[in-house]
Amino acid sequence: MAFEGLADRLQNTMAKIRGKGKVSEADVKEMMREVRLALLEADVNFKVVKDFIKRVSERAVGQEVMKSLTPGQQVIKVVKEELTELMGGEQSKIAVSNRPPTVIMMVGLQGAGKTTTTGKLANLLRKKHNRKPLLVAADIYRPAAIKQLETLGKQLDMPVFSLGDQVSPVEIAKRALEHAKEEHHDYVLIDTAGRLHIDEHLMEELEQVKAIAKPDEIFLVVDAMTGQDAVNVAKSFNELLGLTGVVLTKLDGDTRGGAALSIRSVTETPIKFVGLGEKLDAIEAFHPERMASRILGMGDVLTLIEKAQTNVDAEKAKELEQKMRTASFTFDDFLEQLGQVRNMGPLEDLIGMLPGANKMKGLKNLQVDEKQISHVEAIIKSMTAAEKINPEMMNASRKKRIAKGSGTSVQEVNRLLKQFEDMKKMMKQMTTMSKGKKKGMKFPFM
Ligand SMILES: Nc1nc2c(ncn2[C@@H]2O[C@H](COP(=O)(O)OP(=O)(O)OP(=O)(O)O)[C@@H](O)[C@H]2O)c(=O)[nH]1
Ligand SMILES: [Mg+2]
Repeated sequence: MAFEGLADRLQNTMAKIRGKGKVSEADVKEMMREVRLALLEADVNFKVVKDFIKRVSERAVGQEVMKSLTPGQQVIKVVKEELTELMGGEQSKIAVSNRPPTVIMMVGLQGAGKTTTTGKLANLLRKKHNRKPLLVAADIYRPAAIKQLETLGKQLDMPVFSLGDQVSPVEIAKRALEHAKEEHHDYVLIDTAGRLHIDEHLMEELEQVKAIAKPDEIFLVVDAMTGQDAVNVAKSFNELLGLTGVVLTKLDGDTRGGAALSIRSVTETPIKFVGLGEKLDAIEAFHPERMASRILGMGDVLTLIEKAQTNVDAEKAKELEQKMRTASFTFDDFLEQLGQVRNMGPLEDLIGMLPGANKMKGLKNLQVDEKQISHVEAIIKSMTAAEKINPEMMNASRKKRIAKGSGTSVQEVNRLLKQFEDMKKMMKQMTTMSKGKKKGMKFPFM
């Protein structure tokens, strides 16, 4: 996960000052020295660090802290607010044109993640905002670029507009817009070509596409792993094209996170989304405040709830709850629930959003659990329909068959059966307990 080093260091520093009943100038100075090092080590731009330290220091020795009853916590609040401000303050929303379609142009260097992000954004727009996007293949230079977008379109079951690689991107953009209007698409996402470096020819062409498509948003896609380079690239693109936002990709890797913390203040362009993996749902809107909270170990419960809301089918959740109440919950239901939770992303990331999770060392080994979950899935999938509904019928030879079919062991099958049995018992108890109270029931996995 990105920010791990920074988060660790900042949280240690904050822990030292948190409980202080009095914060002296010397305390602040000492703390700021540590914060400064932590930020520099995370590859945050030098000048950005300098300004940040100056602002926090001024506020930390000022009235708001000195007069506070809990000066230690007050200092932490200041750090959090300034960190939030650094990353852009408010969350910036994606544009909606009052003359649809809303046009989004994706630009960036080679391999930054433009094409993938185009797919992810389209997916998000449909899933979360109920939109009907059109993907446009305007990269005619890299062999197979069009095919790549078409494959994404197929995966998403979404239309892709392309005219092959013999038509200029400007013409493609123009015709795509006409097509989008005819077909009543409310969003048009134009995937453009990348280059190794910013070159004049590419920029000229992007300007022409911009002139014809009149995009509501021009998103620069940058790879967070490139650190300070990402900041420089953003600066140049912004000067040449006038960006409306940045999408920072590959934040799932072990990037130190400096780019995320510098881009906004150096380029004055807000980060609007972050990419957190190769899968098509591995994208999140960028919320400066939530990110600051995550970095400082205060958790990001809001994002967690939102993930649950977009990925867990409300109807199905209700159905499951009903089944739990009546204890008619089967292995199939169990599997489905598991699937819904997994849809929300790697468990490790989910746990990372809980306050203080960074400090719970045991949680670092969650990968093991992911593996266990796939075993559980395999075991259930190897059961017959009758067995899933009626686990009591499970005898030694059935267990053996299931273990073999799922590539697990009889012990593992036994363990799952036992857990399932316990779970059902617990459900029964809970239903009797909450009878009359009409209390909402929590799923065991959430
Ligand atoms: N881990 C991770 N990988 C990503 C992310 N976004 C994109 N990638 C991967 O990065 C590689 C390049 O992504 P593309 O979407 O093809 O990049 P592009 O900018 O369109 O590249 P060009 O068209 O060649 O300029 C692919 O292997 C993607 O799967 C991300 O957020 N996390
Ligand atoms: Mg591409």
